[in-house]
Amino acid sequence: MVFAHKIAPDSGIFILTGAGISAESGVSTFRDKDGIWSKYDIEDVATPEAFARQPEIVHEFYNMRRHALVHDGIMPNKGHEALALLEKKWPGEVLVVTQNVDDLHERAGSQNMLHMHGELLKSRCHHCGDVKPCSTDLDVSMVCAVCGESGGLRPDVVWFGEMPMGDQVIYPALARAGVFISIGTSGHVYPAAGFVLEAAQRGALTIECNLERSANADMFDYGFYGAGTAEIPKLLEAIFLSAGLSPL
Ligand code: BJW
Repeated sequence: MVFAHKIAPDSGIFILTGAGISAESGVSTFRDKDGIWSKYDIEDVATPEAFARQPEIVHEFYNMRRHALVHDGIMPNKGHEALALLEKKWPGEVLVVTQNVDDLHERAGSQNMLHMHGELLKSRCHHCGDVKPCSTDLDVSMVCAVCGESGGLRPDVVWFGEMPMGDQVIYPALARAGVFISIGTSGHVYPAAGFVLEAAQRGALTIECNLERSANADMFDYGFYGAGTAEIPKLLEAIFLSAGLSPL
């Protein structure tokens, strides 16, 4: 496929990813039929109020997911790998902004990337803000090595009602992007769901890649529908061809 729009080879490419890109690696999505929110209530595990009210339950939820990420043989898939290769081969800027808390983009080799909803493999002290790598369980009895306070170590993730990370990088990159790609995200969670509009208003070509049409599918110029591991390489090939470059 070649897009009707010609793409300048030095265009910036902004890629937003969500849970769908990691689904084929064995990481649960959230809102799909058997997703995480079909088993857990957001109000019990993914808000600052939940952590204040019942930190043990919140720790149990994230300890289980961290344990799975580290010990269950979860590996980057062809979708993550294709995006890492894109960053190496594309003549312009490529930025991956992921809503995912797993580390599969970095393990696949992406370098210019950020986690707007934080990282499962980091802890943060609620009292002093110190952030540290964390690949083992957290619990309420732990003491922060920096400030000495106990009970405040939490996963370094962004809960509902908290400010997403990286906006000083994200909004300027959206403004200069010639191509905006959204992969494997439902379009239900803001501010990420609003990025497509932001990019489109600045003239970017907008492309969605998802198993099915997302909540804001109508806002995109093009859609690639099917499993990410099959569709991401196809969409990247279309970008290279539309820029007059040999495919990856
Ligand atoms: C495949 C596939 C395959 C499957 N191949 N595809 C309007 C404006 C601004 C904010 C709001 C607003 N309205 C409401 C808000 C507040 C709120 C919000 O958005 N609520 C909505 C639910 C209505 N947003 C917030 O609170 C955010 N903060 C904020 O806005 O701060 C502002 C502020 C200002 C001043 C002071 C303070 C604050 C924070 C949102 C944090 C979200 N956190 C979570 C948990 C993170 C940690 C964790 O992992 O536990 O982030 S919730 C969860 O949803 C997680 C995800 O990153 C996020 C998005 O999920 P995603 O990626 O869309 O996954 P799914 O499962 O929903 O969809 C998967 C998709 O993949 C589907 O489409 C499938 O089809 C597809 N798929 N297999 C390709 N193989």
